[in-house]
Amino acid sequence: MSNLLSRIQQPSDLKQLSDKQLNELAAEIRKFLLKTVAQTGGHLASNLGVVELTLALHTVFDSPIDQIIWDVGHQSYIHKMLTGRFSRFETLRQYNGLSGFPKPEESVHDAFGTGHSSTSISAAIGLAKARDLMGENNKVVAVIGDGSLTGGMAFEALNHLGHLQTDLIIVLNDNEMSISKNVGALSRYLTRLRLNPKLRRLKADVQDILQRIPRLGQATVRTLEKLEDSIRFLVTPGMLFEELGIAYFGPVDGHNISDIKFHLKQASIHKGPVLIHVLTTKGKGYELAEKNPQHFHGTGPFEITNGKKIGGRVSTSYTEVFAKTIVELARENSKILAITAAMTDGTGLINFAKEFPERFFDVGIAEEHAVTLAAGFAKKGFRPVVAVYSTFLQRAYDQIVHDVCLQKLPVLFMLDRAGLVGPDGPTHHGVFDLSYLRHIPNMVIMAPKDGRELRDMLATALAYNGPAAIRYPKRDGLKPVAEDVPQPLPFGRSELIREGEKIALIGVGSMVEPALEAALRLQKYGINCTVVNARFVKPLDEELILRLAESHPNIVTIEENVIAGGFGSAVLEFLVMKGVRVEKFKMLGLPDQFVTHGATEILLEKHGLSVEGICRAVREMVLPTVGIRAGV
Ligand SMILES: Cc1ncc(C[n+]2csc(CCOP(=O)(O)OP(=O)(O)O)c2C)c(N)n1
Repeated sequence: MSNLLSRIQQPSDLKQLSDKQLNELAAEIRKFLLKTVAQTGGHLASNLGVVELTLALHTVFDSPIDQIIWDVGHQSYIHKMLTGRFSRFETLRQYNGLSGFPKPEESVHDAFGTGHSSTSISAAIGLAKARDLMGENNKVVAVIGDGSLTGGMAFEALNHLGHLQTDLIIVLNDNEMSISKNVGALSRYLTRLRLNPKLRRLKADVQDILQRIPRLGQATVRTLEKLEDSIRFLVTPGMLFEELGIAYFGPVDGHNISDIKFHLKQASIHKGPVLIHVLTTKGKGYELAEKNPQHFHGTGPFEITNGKKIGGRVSTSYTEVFAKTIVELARENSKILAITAAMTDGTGLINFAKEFPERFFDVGIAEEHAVTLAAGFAKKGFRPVVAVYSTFLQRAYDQIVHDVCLQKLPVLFMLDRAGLVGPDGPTHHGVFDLSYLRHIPNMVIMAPKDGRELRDMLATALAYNGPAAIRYPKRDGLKPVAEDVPQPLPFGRSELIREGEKIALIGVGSMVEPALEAALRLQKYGINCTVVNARFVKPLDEELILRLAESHPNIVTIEENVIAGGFGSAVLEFLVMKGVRVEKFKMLGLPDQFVTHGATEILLEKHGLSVEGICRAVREMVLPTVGIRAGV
């Protein structure tokens, strides 16, 4: 095989290639992509699906003058390879390596940072309208998947775009998949468009016939025009977009480079907004991924020959504990419903969906809708459980405040991937939830230290008649969890795990175990720490905090959340309000900056949240007063 890929230093190098060479390059890219992602892990299936599309885009347009915005951005790997990052591609998603998402600091070709879905059309309108105001004439292209088109922001942007009529190209990459099978009425509509070449022929025939009928009376013409309109409505592909004022081109075979190039060129000379409907196969070219695109949407390292995970986990994750427990609880309580925003697999709801199909709702990538929908259910006496990643719930802040908490409705939020998520990086770290939930009246917030506690917290939340959130990390490695019936925990009470003196470590969720380990390590050096498992971030265990403050001159709070507005802030606010002073108060957590991507252990260590980091913080705190040997 020729080595075309390494010769592409910038997108303009593509322009000299014939379509035949572009097809050869596509094959080379697929091979390289598969080999690399099998080692690094990443979003394989989505990228395999857009090889030809990316080549066509970079052949027709002139990035970075022309701006391409990748919705979600998980499918931007080929774009990265073609825009000067091929030689670093093997560092993908690793600490100090390339990001797995478009990142403007990484390259001028990354026109806009993405990671959360459905933002591309809004951002593209901003860039396009700014271009118009500045008298420039570059092209702006938003590439959005059919899954991402289900997000509310995409609809809002289409509505605005149809009104503005600015020049902008939307490439709708339709592979019929979100992470799992795409859902919703729009998805159904797109399927109809996919299947409609016959209808397109019919439309052409009708128009042809109307044009051929000579000299008709006015009334007949009007009737026929009306008839044409209604037939057009039935048969014009993309009528929905056309009616919104956005020209529809397609459907186009997304694996045929010359076809895509042709349509992109047509779109670039069109005045006003255009949507090109491109049909692709998720996982294209790797049989296992074509058969099971959901499995290869986001993957860890795997064997290419059989698709098996390399170094696959043997221990349990919080997601699995939740998945099992919610099914058990739902068997006992028919009011329990589960809601996901396109994350059935990731949040562990697959078994729930199978066992209780009428009580399960995948709303598409629509977190805001998911929350208010849950509020509606709760109003009628149901117990909706919204299972969502911490980072994606950021979208629904107002719905949590206005639709759930203000009406004190018993909606339970299961916040998976709370804390650092590792290689996905800053767009996906769930490090703000304690801060964005803690100040909302009526909200109860819990964080389990292990799987057993997660089960009990579910029972606690369901026994509480109001809004509650349970946040837990991506980490696995949990000890096997006993299967006895989950029991509600004492409400608002923390757990005193170890009684020491002078120094109290209060850990939240994932930070309890390292706090305890740090205490054991420090013990060897004569420092005897008290360790508390906070369990509740809201309401605080005020009684215990007061007791600790009276008996311990040093208090350390430890949380996998930004310090600003988190658990430590809550404890400090409480003590200040009570007029209680402690000699030294330290808050360990994440700084006021976005944390980069990389292995979670590296990131935790870097931010002082490892066992070693906690020991260091305690040592610094007590060094002047307690004689300790170096190296603690
Ligand atoms: C707001 C938000 N919710 C959920 C996700 C998780 N997510 C990442 S990609 C994806 C599916 C996107 O489907 P589509 O746009 O069709 O792209 P494809 O992977 O099929 O190419 C989802 C749900 C996200 N990135 N952002």
